[in-house]
Amino acid sequence: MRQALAEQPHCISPKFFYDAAGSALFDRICELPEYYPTRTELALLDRHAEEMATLIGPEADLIEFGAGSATKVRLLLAAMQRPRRFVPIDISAEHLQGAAAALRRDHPGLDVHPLAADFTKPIQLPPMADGSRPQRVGFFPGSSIGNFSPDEAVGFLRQAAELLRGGGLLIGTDLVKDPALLHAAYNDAAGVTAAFNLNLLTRANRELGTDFDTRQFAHYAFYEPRLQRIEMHLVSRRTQTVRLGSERFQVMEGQTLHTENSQKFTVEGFRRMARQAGFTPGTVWTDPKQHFAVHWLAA
Ligand code: AVI
Repeated sequence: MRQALAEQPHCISPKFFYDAAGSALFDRICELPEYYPTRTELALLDRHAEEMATLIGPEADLIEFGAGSATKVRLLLAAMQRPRRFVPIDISAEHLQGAAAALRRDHPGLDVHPLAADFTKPIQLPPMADGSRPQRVGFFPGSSIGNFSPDEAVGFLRQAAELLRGGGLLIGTDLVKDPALLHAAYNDAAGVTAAFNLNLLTRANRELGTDFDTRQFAHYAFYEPRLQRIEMHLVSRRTQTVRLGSERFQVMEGQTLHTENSQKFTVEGFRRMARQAGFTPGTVWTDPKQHFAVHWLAA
């Protein structure tokens, strides 16, 4: 946060959205009528689970990146014959333990091995209990890859291709579409996305001791067609000073804190990126309106 306040333009990583309140707000976003990605991806997983399970293989070691509450993977697990192990990886250990306990309850034979880690860093998977090395398949739903910069996205894919060599990655990507639909998805009528964005300041006040006045910042999200991405910002409603420890930073009226990019992809553009990272792109499933895509990438 210090860097975000001290440097211009003011930018902060979207990973700081996800404290307990932010994660709960994100769960509410997923239910919003305007936010089509979650329900569209769920429908794709539901409709094509058998075909996906065939590609995953009958006894795979399934690894979910940024698992959160691990709800979407249930559709895959239900279609798989004998998943050997499920490794949900998430930065929030608390979120993970709850999700793992619920999965163990619902899949008594499944070895659930949660890993509290930052999956953008190199991952060391724990060995299988019996020393075997089953096919590894990654699952990265939600178009969370869109919250990385293009360089970070290729870096993540490269690392995943190494980790999953011999298996594959099932990954969701939000598609380039009518800007009005995109705009609505990040500017919902109920104001939940605005609350999610502003929660970043509330979190900083609680955890870092800043004194942001959240009423003096406005949620601002727009589609940038040239870069094919949504940008989220917090705009300062007036010139104000923000305290961080013993330092004070001036934020001018109209200046923004850039909190998130959400990249949208074309099917071909994403396949190109995957190839560049060492995958062989395979089947792509899209909905009839072409809002969202799930890709199978062979590693
Ligand atoms: C998690 N991620 C894919 C969401 C997105 O759409 O980029 C985060 C989000 N930000 C605002 N609404 C949802």
